[in-house]
Amino acid sequence: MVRGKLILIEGLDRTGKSTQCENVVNALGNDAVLIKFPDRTTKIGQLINQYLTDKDFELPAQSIHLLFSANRWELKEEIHSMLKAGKHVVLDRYVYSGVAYSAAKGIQGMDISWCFNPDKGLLKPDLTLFFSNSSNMRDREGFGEERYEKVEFQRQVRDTFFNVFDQIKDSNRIVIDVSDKSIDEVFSEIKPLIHDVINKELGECVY
Ligand code: ADP
Ligand code: FDM
Ligand code: MG
Repeated sequence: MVRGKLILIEGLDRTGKSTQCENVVNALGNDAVLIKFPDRTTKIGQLINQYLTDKDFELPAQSIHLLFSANRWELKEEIHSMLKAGKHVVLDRYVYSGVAYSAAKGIQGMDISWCFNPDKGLLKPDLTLFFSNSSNMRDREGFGEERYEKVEFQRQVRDTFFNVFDQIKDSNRIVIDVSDKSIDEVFSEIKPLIHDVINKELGECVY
């Protein structure tokens, strides 16, 4: 059995990640499954959801950071089993969001290296597409509903993502500029990249 591929779409809020993850999974049909992080359906995920949606629910930055990572760890075996069974797993956010959103808070001691530590040992994607936007996404439907969707914080997260990419090297990561591109245009750009990784023979990798 040839293992499936782990494909990640990353980026700031409302850049079109979920839209394109759905496009990719639909295009791959029965061969693919979608996993979204945070997975808000688990007990840990429910706590994360409350933190994101309820501004009165406070947690130390370190605690919520570790919950996001714990949420990835609780799905590691399931993802691994699916890959081994030949399914492609498409991830909507993962480790890079984990590190960038937390490190962007600028809290003493919570630098990129500290933030990345609890994710070490998780499966590393075969392809990461980072959706980069030069204009902000405040006009997109839904922007502002959740805790981190503030223009100034998004700017800090954007810079932090690129600092994370300098520190966590990954030759399978590609930056896609989605500014001023339609949903169809973005999909046309990523389709051949997905096709290539699916047809490659690759060993398994962890962070
Ligand atoms: P994300 O998952 O990155 O937060 P979504 O995929 O949920 O973003 O998209 C946010 C909103 O923007 C949705 O209403 C979606 O239909 C719309 N959208 C997504 N991609 C584009 C695009 N390329 N151009 C215009 N609108 C888009
Ligand atoms: N987020 C997401 C984090 O802060 N850390 C993480 O590890 C992950 C996976 O949660 F603001 C943030 C990023 C975003 C929010 O939003 C999740 P969506 O709309 O469900 O992607
Ligand atoms: Mg989304």
